[in-house]
Amino acid sequence: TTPSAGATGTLITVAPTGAEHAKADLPQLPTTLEEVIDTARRCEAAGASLIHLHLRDAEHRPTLDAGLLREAVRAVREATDLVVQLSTGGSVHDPLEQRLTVLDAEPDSCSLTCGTTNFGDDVFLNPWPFMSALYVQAQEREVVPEFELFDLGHVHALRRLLDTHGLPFGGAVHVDFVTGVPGGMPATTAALMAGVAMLPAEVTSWSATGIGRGHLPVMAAALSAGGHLRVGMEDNVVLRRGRLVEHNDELVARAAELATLLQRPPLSCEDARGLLGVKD
Ligand code: KMH
Ligand code: ZN
Repeated sequence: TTPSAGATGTLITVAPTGAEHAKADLPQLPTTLEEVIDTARRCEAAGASLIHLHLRDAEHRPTLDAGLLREAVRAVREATDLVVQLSTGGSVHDPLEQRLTVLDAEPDSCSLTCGTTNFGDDVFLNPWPFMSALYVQAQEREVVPEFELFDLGHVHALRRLLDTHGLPFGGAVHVDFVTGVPGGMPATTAALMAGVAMLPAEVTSWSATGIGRGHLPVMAAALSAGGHLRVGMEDNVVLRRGRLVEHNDELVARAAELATLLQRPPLSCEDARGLLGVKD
């Protein structure tokens, strides 16, 4: 393929909130719409081009409320040029049927986890019929899925999705390795490289994130192997030993700095759209 900004630059995804941390324990976690918008703006300025969103309700609890999702997609689009990705993973307590309704909010992109995984003491359910339905509905609604791979078996399940349903909307196939979840693949270079080696030929780009302590080692491994990056308080709340993240843009800025040092500076939002095949 021809070298392009997409091949040489770095897509930086920010996952600012997630569904797991409690606002009471981490007041700096962006949970209100205003905080999410401020976060989106600051992270875009720091080098992010894609935002992976989970929303919270007025009590800061995870929610898949359709109205809130629509409002957030609209507001982030108005405030930034970021590619807007909604989580269809939600929290481990969200019913599968409700997770499918996320597409009604018409995001640019949606996450699609390629299999069930143990998730700490919980189970993050992604049975085949759910994955398959989400894949087809995303194709029909022209939403670009990002395939979340928590385990090596998930890489093989992506093969099955592609064989069964063809390419996703837009024709690109972007995957994100989520390493270091207790129950999934560890946040090590060796595990990441095993996953990369197994990727189907149709995959056009991949990123990686390390949960918790694996955050920096996985970032370095991904960059050196030609991958893209995901950072954010959903995945990691410690900036360095003894210092919590105060704002998501600190994580984005550090990722951008490292990527730039390695001659792979952050992609613009426009280049990210081209890389992922999302609608203009
Ligand atoms: N909150 C996790 C159970 C996704 O966003 O698609 C699932 C998750 C993956 O965060
Ligand atoms: Zn998520």
